[in-house]
Amino acid sequence: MRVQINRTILQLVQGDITREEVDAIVNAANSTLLGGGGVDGAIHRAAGPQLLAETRTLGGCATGDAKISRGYRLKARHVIHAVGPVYNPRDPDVPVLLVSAYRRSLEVALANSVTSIAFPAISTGVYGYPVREAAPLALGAILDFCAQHEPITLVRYVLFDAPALAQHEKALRAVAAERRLIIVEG
Ligand code: AR6
Repeated sequence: MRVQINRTILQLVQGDITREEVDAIVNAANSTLLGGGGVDGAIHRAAGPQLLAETRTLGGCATGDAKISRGYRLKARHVIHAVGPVYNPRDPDVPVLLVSAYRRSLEVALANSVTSIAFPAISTGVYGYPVREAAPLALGAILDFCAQHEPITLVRYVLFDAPALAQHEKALRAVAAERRLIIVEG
């Protein structure tokens, strides 16, 4: 499923983000930037040990922010390490920080001449954010950024499993309808 906003195509796909052939893949990192489990572990394994050697020099990253490194053995030239919030339904900052992690990733991408980028569903694994709540925030943040900034032409949003893809397809129908954008199925 995909939607076009100005010159940008936002596409939902199922797969393994480490295999994406885009300028940059986004990592769902933690604030140490020293690796971990989930998609972070998979990206470090696929990129090789030089990635950790570089992220050690980046000085960590605040929640809601993002930093860039090279991609080493990945097909992607860059990794953008974004730090999402740990889910807490009683903390009003949590959704703000999730939106910020997406927006900052796209700002860092623009600043580094990235025109194609792939995102995982940040915070929806180890950090416990329910997909039903995170998906409209994530997709809305991407669409709102791309409505105002044209240089990024392709955003691939990569879901690891079929249930997560189905939940994001439902969310994309809703956020696209709110913005009067047309969905293309398939
Ligand atoms: N490709 C695409 N998506 C994936 C992949 C993959 N190869 N592997 C997992 N996912 P998580 P978080 C999905 O836990 O919740 C790490 O330890 C997964 O199904 O990777 O932001 C970090 O170091 C889920 O939907 O990230 C942090 O400490 C989504 O990616 C912490 O986990 C995100 O799950 C960050 O937790």
